[in-house]
Amino acid sequence: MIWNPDAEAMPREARRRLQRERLSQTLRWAVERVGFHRERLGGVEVRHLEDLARLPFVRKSELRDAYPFGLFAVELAEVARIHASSGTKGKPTIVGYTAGDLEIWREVMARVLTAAGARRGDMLHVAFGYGLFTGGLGFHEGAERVGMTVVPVSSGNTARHRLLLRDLAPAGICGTPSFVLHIAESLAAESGDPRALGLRYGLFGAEPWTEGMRASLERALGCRAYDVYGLSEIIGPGVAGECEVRAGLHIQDDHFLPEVIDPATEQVLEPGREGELVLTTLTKRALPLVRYRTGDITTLTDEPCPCGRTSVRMARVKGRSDDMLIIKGVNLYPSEVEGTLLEIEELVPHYQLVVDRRSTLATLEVHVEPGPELVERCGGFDAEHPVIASLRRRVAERLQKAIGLSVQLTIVAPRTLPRSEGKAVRVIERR
Ligand code: DLL
Repeated sequence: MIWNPDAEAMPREARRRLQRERLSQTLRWAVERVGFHRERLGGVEVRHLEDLARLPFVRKSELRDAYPFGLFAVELAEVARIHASSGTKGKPTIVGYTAGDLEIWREVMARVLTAAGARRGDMLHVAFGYGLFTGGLGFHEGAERVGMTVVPVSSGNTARHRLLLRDLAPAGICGTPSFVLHIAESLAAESGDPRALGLRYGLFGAEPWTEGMRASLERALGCRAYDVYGLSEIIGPGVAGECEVRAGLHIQDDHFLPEVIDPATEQVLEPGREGELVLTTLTKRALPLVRYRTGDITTLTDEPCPCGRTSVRMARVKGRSDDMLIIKGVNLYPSEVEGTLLEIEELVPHYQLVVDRRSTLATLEVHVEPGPELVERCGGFDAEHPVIASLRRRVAERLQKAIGLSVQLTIVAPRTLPRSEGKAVRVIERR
């Protein structure tokens, strides 16, 4: 089912016309109302969508320099809601929404939820954090728009999640893949098989995850898992999401215009080529952004999708360009390590990368947990058990082949790596 067929299945040509009109409106709006945009975009004419490629980019640092409200295009009295990005690297980035922007957010979230199989009357268990983070409230309001029954549990407090999932039996769950996997594991340990909960679908995002992680979540929960992408600067979750075909995430490109660029040369890349996603808002009023560099690495495709939606799709995000590790000259995203680890049946998706930069050549250690079957087979966990030792060699070899780097691999005792309640911390740097 398609939430808004007129918009989501619009013929391509009509979509391009709409994008062009909305792009001109956005540029006019931004130039008239924000000094920053006026200085950079004043006087430029955009007649065709391709002209976008001539405009300058906006970087996260520029949003930060304008902290808190410098890039807002409306009076504060017109701002109905504030959110913020997590701000792990200094001050958070403050973003704002007019009442109209919030409506657009509900609309795109309703589309994403519907594409994953959510229906009016279904119950949705929300395990994303509420507050300044956009995950909780974004899913909450989108689900209300669909007419769902929302259970706003938020992140943390795993025991509360277990109780409510068991007793309320929701149709769907949403959260970061790492946290929901933790909930599933805790359910399995404390209260029986989570597959008996009767969940039909899960919507996951806010951090990079892999097909291996999808398989683990689906196996653990007995439901279908869908990828949802977004970022606070653009709107929050709902920028893109998978449909039942799951061959890429449909970008809501009547509201957010995507480009992929080579991060080094800043040239726009053809569909199919991997690079950094750049987004332009087409309808946002409080915080319009033109060519915002997301830092996220992906690929676009405009191949038609059998579901009937006509938007451009993006591949699962591999990671953020600033999360790329360079070790002994090899470029590596943590998700690539996850991909290889999860091809190995005896392992579970709890892992951490430790990068040691204290000597001239950085080294990489990979810590990963074994699955319960393996531990049982060994009669308890013992790192020196021959089965574990041989697994360690096998995994190290696999990683070496896949990523071209020799790593120091440690199989750690089950349930000893820290569990996340929001976005997982996959990399620890020793300097
Ligand atoms: O994480 C919004 C969100 C909430 C998306 C819930 C999906 C679900 P921020 O905190 O601003 O907003 O972080 C945005 O998270 O630039 C990506 O690097 C990463 N990210 C978000 N979704 C995905 C995903 C929210 N599905 C940053 N896959 C983005 C990989 C993702 N990375």
